[in-house]
Amino acid sequence: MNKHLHQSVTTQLANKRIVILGIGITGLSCARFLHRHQISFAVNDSRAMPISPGDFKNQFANNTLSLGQWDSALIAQAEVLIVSPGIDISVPEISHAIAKNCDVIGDIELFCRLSDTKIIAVTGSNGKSTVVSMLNYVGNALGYHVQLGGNIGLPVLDQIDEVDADFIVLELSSFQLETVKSMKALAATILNISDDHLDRHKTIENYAAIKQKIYQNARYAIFNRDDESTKPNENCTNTEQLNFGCDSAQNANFGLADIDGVVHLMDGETALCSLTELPLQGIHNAVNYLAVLALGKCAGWNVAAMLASLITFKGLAHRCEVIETTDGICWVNDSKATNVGATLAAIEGLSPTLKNNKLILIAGGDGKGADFSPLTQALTQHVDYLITLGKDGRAIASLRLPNQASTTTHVETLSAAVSLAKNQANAGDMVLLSPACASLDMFSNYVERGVVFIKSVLTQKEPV
Ligand code: UMA
Ligand code: ADP
Repeated sequence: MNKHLHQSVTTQLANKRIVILGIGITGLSCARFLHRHQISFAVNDSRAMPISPGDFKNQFANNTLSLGQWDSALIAQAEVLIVSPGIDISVPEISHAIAKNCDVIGDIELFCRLSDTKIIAVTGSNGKSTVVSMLNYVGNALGYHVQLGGNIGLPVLDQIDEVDADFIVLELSSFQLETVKSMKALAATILNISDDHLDRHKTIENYAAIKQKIYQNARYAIFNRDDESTKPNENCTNTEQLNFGCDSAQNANFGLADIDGVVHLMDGETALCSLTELPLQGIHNAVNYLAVLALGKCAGWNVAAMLASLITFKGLAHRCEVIETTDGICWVNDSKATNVGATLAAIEGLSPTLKNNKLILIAGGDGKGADFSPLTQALTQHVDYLITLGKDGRAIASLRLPNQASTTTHVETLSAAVSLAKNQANAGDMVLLSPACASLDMFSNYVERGVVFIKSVLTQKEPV
C-alpha cells in the first residue's frame, strides 16, 4: 500500500463519468488502476481492434468498450477524459470536451493528483531515456528507493499502488506534458529542444511552449544554458534555477572545462572527473551527465557518490550502441535517433574519433514534418558516404552537395543499406545507423529497426 496515495482523489473519481481514450500501454494502465479501485469507466479507441473485446471483458468486467471511431456521444457525456499521449487533443471530439470544461487529463496528471511522491521530471527532444535511466541507476545505488515511469514505457499508474518510493523519476514527452496541469516537481529539466513531433505540434514554438509546462510549480528548474529555448519562461515563478552547459560553470551550476588538455565535468569551480573516466562517449552524453548531476544534487543526492555510480552505468541499447563484429568496421546502431538533433549529436560526437577513416551514414524514415536543413553541414563535411532509405530519405539525400552525388545512394531496405555500407567500408571505418527519422514507415518501432540492423550486420558475411 502506498502511503502517499490520496484516497480523497479516488473517492471523487468514483462519482464521475470517466472515459479513457486509447487502450494501448497507457490506456490499459489507467483501466487497471480504476478497476483496482472499483471505479467505473468506459473506453473508446478510434482504431478497429486495439484489444479483443473478450480480453477486455475478462479483465474489466462491467466496464464498456467502444472501438473503431471516436464515440462523440460517449465523449460528450464524460466528466473526466483520460487521453492517451498518442492521441491528438485537437481532434474535434476532444476540443469540444475541453471547451465544455470537461476535465481532460492524461495518466501523468492523474498520478500527480493522486500521489505526493517527490518527482524528478525530465523532458527534451533527446536524451530523456538516457538521463532518467542514469538517475534511476544512481538514485538506487545511493540507497534511495527510486521508481522510473512515463514515456520510457513504464506507465505511472501501474506502479502507484504497490510502491512507496522516495522519488519517482518521470520521463515526459511533449504529448504527456500537454495534459499536465498540477505537477509540482522537486526538480525538473528540459534537456534540449530541436524539431520533433511537428506533425502534431505544428510549430517549434508551440512544441517548446508545451515543454515549458514541466517547470511550472517546480522547486528547482534546471535548464541547458547552451539552448535558449530550455530556459524557464515568465510563467515559471517561485522556482530556483540551476543550469548546465558545455562551457565552464559559474556559481553552483554545472559545466565542462579543459584541464591540462583533458575535458572535465565541473560542479561550479570544482573539477569532478575527466570525460575519459566515463563510459558514454560524445559531447551529448557529457551534457547528459551534467544534467543528471544537477537534478540529483537538487534532490539532495551526494554528487561524489553519484559520480562513482555513473562510472559503472552502461548506455542503453539503440543509442550510439557499438555492435561487436570481427570485420574491423565499427558498426554503430543509433536507431533511437528519431529526429535531427539526435543524428546531429551522433555525427558530431563520433566523427572526431575517426581521424582519417570514413564515416558512412544510413539515415531516413518518417521525418514527422521536421526541417532537415540543420543536418546540411554535418552531412556535407563529416559524412563520406550517405545511404538513405524510407519515406523522407530522399529529402535528406538532397542536402548533399552536387559533387557528392556519387557518394549518396537511396535504397529500399535496411538490409540493402547494410550490404552497400559493407561494400563501401574498410577496416577502421564507421557505419552509423542514425536515421534522424521515426521508423514507423518501415518498422513497428525503433527497436525493431535496430534489431533488423544488427541482424543484417551480423548475418551479411559477403558484400553483394
Ligand atoms: N489511438 C486512437 N486514435 C489515435 C491514436 C491512438 O485510438 O488517433 C489509440 C491506439 O489505437 C492505441 C492507443 O491509442 O490503442 C495507443 O495510445 P498511445 O499512442 O498513447 O500509446 P501507448 O501505448 O499508450 O504508449 C504511450 C506512449 N506513446 C506515444 O506517446 C505515442 C509511449 O511512448 C509511452 O512509452 C507509453 O505511453 C507509456 O507512457 C512511445 C513514444 O513513441 C515510446 N513516445 C514518443 C517519443 O518518445 O517520441 C512521444
Ligand atoms: P529520448 O528518450 O529523448 O528519445 P534517448 O536517451 O533515448 O532520448 O536518446 C535518443 C537519441 O538521442 C539517441 O540517438 C541518442 O544517441 C541521442 N541523444 C542522447 N542524448 C542526447 C543529447 N543530450 N542531445 C542530443 N542527442 C542525444
